[in-house]
Amino acid sequence: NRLILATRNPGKIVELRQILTDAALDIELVGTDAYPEIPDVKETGVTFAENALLKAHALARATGLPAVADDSGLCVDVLGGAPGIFSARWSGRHGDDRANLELLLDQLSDIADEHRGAHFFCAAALALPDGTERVVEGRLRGTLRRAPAGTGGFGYDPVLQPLGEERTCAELTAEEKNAISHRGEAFRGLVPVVRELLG
Ligand code: ITT
Ligand code: NA
Repeated sequence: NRLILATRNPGKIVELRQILTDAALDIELVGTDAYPEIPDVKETGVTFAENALLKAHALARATGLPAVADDSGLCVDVLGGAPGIFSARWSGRHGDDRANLELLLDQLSDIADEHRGAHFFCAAALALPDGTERVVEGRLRGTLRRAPAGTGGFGYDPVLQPLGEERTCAELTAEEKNAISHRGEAFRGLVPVVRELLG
């Protein structure tokens, strides 16, 4: 049984493969790098779930394989949930993690510690070539530091301190982060869905 994951990020493939293996699911997971001819999908949805579904359906159609896609971001309470689906391009420069993080810290410079709540959010979608679809979501609650700390992870990890933690996400090991993260929660939630539809 083959399953394709809509990402060029090897870290995401490793994480989902481990989760499927732990669940004793006999599924071969491949990334989109195995299909270089498939164009990237425009993320035109207005929610994480819509974007994840757009990507999963497009990939399932193009490959004829069951496809998983995720969309994720940081939602800040005092910003009404922003940057949200715009997290990767908050500064205007897509994928410039450093610029995105610095702009966010600037925008929150006057916000007191008790109002710096935020969460990472992830929607993971599974789509079959026949149009069947499922979405599973996960979140990681925390507070935003005033300055970055730590070198692990990516994106906004150096500023999000999970609830009950003294460290930021960038100071956790990859295993520690996966155990509590929005993406870990969403990917683990896919296990019963994969078992139901592909098992
Ligand atoms: P793909 O959709 O191609 O996978 P992307 O750059 O859009 O790549 P994501 O949807 O996974 O990546 O994440 C969007 C942004 O949200 C990402 O650039 C980060 O700024 C932020 N983000 C998501 N998950 C995060 C995490 O675990 N730690 C830190 N920041 C994260
Ligand atoms: Na995204």
